[in-house]
Amino acid sequence: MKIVALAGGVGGAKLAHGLAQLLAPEDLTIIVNTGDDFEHLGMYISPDLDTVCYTLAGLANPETGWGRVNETWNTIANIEKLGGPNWFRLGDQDIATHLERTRRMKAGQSLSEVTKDFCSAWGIKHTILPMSDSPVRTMVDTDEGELAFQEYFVYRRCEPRVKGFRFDGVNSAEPAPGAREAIDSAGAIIICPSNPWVSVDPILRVIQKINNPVIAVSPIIGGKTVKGPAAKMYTELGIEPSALAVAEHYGNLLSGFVLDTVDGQLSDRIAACTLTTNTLMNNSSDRARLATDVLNFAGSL
Ligand code: FO1
Repeated sequence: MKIVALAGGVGGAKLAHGLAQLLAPEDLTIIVNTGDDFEHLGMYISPDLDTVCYTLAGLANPETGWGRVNETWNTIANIEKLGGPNWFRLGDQDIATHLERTRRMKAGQSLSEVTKDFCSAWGIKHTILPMSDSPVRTMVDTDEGELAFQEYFVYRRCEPRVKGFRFDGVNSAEPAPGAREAIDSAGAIIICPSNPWVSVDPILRVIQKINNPVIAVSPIIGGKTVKGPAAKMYTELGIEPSALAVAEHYGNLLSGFVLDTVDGQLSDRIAACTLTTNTLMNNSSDRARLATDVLNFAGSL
């Protein structure tokens, strides 16, 4: 069965890597959120796309989940010494990615063309697509006013209280070349355990129409997120964070929903078919194990 996975950053990249361990390259397309992209220090930075690519290539930093393994930090240390911005931690190897991407995009390549070339250079055989080649920017409405995503997430460490989200440019953004075809020919769409508000919603808004079975994996386990601010966002938006809240967020879109064993008691209250399993991914074999469970579940729907 052909699969399309929708992924944001670190959690999404882990399940995408699990799926890539099981599926042939022609059977898996990963569509990645680009709402977090921004320009910084003159470079075009695409954090979620890089996180997914580095993870599939075995190049990701295992401690943070983002950035590169065995990284050095000379450039950012010297920028800091000169009084430049140091709040967004860019490693030396990672900077090479952003510099070369920026050079190519200034020369006229699209984000998806650059991503294809980079994937081939990094030995990635599965297809990784940005959700769109047009800019879509996630804006976070907070009690301190509207903030660009990385300003909220990294610079302000998610401290301002969230009131809502806006995806600047989403109405005119077309899916990246190949994304629509991949979706239309997929046996199932898997929504990876990424933040529903800021990682998955932008992709869904760009894609718009999905007629195939959709299965989401909850990023919330026991009311908490493994990583990132999704649970805090639910609370600030007046919703109790839980796997149930995630299932309700996606609503009628879902044919199936995967929740962790600690949340098994919620499954009766979820409208979609459910699979209760261990969703924690602490290592590479956990990723393959969860991917196996999700694919078997997809096959059974
Ligand atoms: N996240 C942080 O919390 N602090 C950082 O300094 C930081 C730097 C960074 C550099 C490159 C990259 O690809 C990602 C980076 N991230 C950092 C992660 C990133 O901003 C977020 O995880 C995503 O945008 C949300 O999915």
